[in-house]
Amino acid sequence: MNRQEIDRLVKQMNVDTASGAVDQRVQQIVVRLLGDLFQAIEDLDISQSEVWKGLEYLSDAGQANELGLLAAGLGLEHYLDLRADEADAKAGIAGGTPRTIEGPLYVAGAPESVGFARMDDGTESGHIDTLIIEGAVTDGAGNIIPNAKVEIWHANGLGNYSFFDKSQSDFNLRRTILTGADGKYTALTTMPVGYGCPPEGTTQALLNKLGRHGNRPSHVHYFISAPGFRKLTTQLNIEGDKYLWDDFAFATRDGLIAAAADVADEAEIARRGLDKPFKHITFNFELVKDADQAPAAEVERHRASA
Ligand code: MBD
Ligand code: FE
Repeated sequence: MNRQEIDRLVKQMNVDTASGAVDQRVQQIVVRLLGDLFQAIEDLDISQSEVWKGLEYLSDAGQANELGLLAAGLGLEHYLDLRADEADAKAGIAGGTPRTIEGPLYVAGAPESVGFARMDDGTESGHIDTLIIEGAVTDGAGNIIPNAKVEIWHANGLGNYSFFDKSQSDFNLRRTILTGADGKYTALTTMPVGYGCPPEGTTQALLNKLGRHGNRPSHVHYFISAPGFRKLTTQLNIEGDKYLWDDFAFATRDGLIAAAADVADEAEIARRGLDKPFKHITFNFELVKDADQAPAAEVERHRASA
């Protein structure tokens, strides 16, 4: 069939058959996606067995709760970021810390504190480096923003996230820090190790077919929000990781790379209340003022909460 015949058929089956209220937006998207799918089946001569294989794959991925992981791994989530950047540029919005993908592992409801939080439960302190991350939240002119909400989440020394990894305590390595009167946040935590897709999972199975690995560099996720400013979804990615520019989820961006400095100075260790050398990252955020013409910065999606 040619495209005209395909489009006519799709319309006959899914538009002309409507006998109840139609959600125009859903109809528009479904008709377009079906047309594009039928066209791909035509162009690539996709067999019936291959079509069923694809549907079974999506069913398995859904049952494994890996569709969010798949969206990250296939670059769909990064593509949406690039589109959001374009929409911002078109609306004349510039500046601010770059956005990058949320990923599938956020959990709402983390403990809140002002200015400072210890994020780890201590179970890894003996064998994983301690990490202090600190920085300021400012506007585009460098004015500090007190009381900004800094939500932080990251993996443990095995690359795993609490909640999804039931061997970790509740909200381990997840905190919400409100910036203090000085506009700053400080997180005392442990060095994250880069996540790897479950080797026997559905996402890795597809990546294998594409000859791709499923690894991320060591990174820390953030949501930053403050009244009057656009919500920022981003990450810092730690310099020196072999996957820094080979991230299976394409989240590393210029402006989002942080160096973890080694601190061994005894006085500084003592000042921090620590008893061994630690890693230190300074990471500041610049928020962009909300504006009427600004595209929505808040993304609606199902998120776990505990
Ligand atoms: C992660 O930790 C992550 O950040 C993304 C985007 C995908 C899988 C695991
Ligand atoms: Fe992550």
